[in-house]
Amino acid sequence: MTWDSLLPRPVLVRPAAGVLELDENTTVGGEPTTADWFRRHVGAATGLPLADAERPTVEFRVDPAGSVPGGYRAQVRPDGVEVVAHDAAGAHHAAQTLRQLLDPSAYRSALIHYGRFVLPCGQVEDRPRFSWRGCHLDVARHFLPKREVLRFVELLAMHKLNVLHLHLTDDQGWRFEVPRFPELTRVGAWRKRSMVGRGPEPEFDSRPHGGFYTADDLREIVAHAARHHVTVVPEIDVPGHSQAAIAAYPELGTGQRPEVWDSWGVSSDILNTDPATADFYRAVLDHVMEVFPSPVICVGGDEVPGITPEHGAFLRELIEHVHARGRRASGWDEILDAADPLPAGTIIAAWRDEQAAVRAAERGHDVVLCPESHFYFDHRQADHPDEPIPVGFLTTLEKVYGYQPRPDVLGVQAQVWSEHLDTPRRLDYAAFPRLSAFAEVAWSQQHDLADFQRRLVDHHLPRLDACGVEYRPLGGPHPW
Ligand code: TNX
Repeated sequence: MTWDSLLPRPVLVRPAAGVLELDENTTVGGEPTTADWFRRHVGAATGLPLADAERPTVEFRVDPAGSVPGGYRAQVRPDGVEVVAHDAAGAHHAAQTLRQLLDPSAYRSALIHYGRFVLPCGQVEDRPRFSWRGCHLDVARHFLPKREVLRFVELLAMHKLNVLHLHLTDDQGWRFEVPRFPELTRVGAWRKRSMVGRGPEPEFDSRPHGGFYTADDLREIVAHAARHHVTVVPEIDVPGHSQAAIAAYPELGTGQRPEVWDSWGVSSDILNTDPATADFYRAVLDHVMEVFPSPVICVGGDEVPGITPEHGAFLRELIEHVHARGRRASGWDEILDAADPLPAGTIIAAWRDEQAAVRAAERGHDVVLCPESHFYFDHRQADHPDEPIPVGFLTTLEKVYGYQPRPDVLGVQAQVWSEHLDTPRRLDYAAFPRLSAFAEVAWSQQHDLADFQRRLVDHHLPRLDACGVEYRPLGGPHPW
């Protein structure tokens, strides 16, 4: 492959003459998790042993003096590859770049032909534009099996994204086993039916839906993500979006037991502000912090109908609880008003408009830009009536690519809400290739839509094909 196939686009490349062919004698070494990752993935696809060696052909060195966090330099010569990365994350990014320089079949899980696997000679210098390059995944509205979450992590890493914000609880399901409160998953993880159809009159299927992750499932997801330098930020959404929790423990609400919700939208069944409810959630958050090493824990805080000042105090208490344990809390931008004055250090996920980001920054909070206008990947990709998921605002690939983030933020995040994504197939369709466009907004310093489209069509979609990603075809949803 060629240097101008890379996606997201690096800061600088200098192609040179010649190639390095990977063969039986090629060895790999240096930063251990990266060398191991390269050996496993590229080794499987090429059928080569890629053994360790004292002086390896492909060497991932870490030198904090070079580049910035997540950054790296790499030089490919006919006799070897030298990577110098700022840190292990940078080494991983370099490994992802090298994989992109190979044939797309380097993304398969086994060797399909004994072709030549060659890297073009040249140099690359690269570093991330933002330190938080996130994707939010809603596993509450529709449960996504663990194996699919593991795969999604790999796709994020392929795009040099580094945060998976996992939306674990909502009105329609609680997906996280908490041993002290078994009803949360025994009752809260299941609903009898789901809303379907897009007409003005609500329609329902007659299929129960549910599922949850055990603590060990989540530890596995966290460890897998860590190997890919992806941080899993868990979200426990309070005090709204909590009907599933209230269905499990009615004393958290009005005392009346509702069903786990079967509709979309915002339920008016919200948490009460009794001291026992705060105790309950402190215990839940303690378990969350035991399972997730993430420096950031999200407490939600969005869309709370009938919110009171007491709910603001409740949110503040939980945020302070997270901070007292040495982590930072984050929340959707509604908490700026609802829990004013917010504890210092709270991170704001700004989703509603630019003003929310400005106000958060003015009050000294770090901001992650999650604009509904550009980065909600449940929203429709074309106005065509055959578009399978015609909800939300029109959010085309070009629109995603054209977003211009304020520079004074921690980063950017794409949101994959799953009301209408009931299968992994639908998830792929909604997320890709928009996530590829998003990745370039998050990582790259320079943007050129025509050049992005060329790299996408000529080089990147074939990689996604090799991975088996069921992305939305660029021409639209109809093959007939
Ligand atoms: C708004 S964004 C929500 C979600 C929905 C989404 C659908 C936010 C914090 N809340 O609960 O799933 O819209 O697009």
